[in-house]
Amino acid sequence: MLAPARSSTTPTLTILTAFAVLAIALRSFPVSAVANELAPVPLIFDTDIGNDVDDVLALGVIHALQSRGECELMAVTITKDHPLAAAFTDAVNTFYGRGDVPIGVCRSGMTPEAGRFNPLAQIEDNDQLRFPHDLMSGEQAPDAVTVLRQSLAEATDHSVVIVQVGFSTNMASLLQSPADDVSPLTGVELVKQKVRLLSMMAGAFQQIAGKGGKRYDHKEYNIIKDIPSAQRIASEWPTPIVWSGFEIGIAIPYPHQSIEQDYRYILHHPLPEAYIAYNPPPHNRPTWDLTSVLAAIRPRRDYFGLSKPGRVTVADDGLTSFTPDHDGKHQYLNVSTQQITRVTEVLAALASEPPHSIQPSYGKR
Ligand SMILES: [Ca+2]
Ligand SMILES: [Ca+2]
Repeated sequence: MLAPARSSTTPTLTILTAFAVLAIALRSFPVSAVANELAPVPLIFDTDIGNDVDDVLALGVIHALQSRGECELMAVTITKDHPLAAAFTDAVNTFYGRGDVPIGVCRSGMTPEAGRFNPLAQIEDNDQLRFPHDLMSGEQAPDAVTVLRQSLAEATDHSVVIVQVGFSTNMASLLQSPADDVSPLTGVELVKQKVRLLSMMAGAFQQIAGKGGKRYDHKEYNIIKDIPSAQRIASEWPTPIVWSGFEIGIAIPYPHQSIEQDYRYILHHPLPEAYIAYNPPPHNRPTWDLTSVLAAIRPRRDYFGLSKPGRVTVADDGLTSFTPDHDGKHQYLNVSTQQITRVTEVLAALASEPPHSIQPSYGKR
């Protein structure tokens, strides 16, 4: 649309004056810091998608945050060793308009069953895939370590955030990877140079109330499925780690009303269909994996508290413990009653946000 002709010069002068004031104001701010704050976070999502549905909701939250210009999903790497885990991931990414996000798999033999909702990748309506995608099997996908090394090699130094919400298998393999054609750096050197933060759902940093209310030391699933790899991450990962313990997701159940009501903008949506296939409403699934995404991408919104710095250790039986240490690189999340209310609402709103057909340019450099 053409601007209407101006009747006098006064509005133009007013606008020029406003620009001059803005220019002076901007010069007094550290502009590079503002740009960094607004730049989308380069994100790698490492998941055992298929073993529980919180991974799927977490991936939905990532896509909503990317549509808002807050992160950019560089790759998804998978620690569940079933070929439909990668196919289902590609189906979800394609649903959100991002079917080209690289997907890497691990051939570990870990949790080899299909899972309750990964077969959604194969469901057809009238001879058409319900959730179209082109990666039909993890057998066609590259190795997770290769995908991780490629993504990191291309990234800006100290920029990448990794959200790990399954086993530590892929990240431990990355640490052990030698220099290769992708990068002259070893895995440890690559992580040290490129990664800013590892946000992981793993361990437990409080006793958990069992049946009958008796509290016990919880050996958390993501740890016990691959204890040697978790021990390697706890002792050798060279960047800060924020741990979302078992107790955090338990404290913030995903409201089943959201599954029933918030996704009705499209006939078939992979998130509620996965949720129903896993454990149908009125079940409120804990938000374990979603909390690791939110803490990583929106760290300054007071959604969670953080422990003092320290060091997490993983015992041979899979129990995690935390030792305070001024120089420690580890912190774990805690959450207050008031924060639980806020996080529940924001996670339901982000997970159910309709896919955006237009990519915002906001915040991009
Ligand atoms: Ca694809
Ligand atoms: Ca998971």
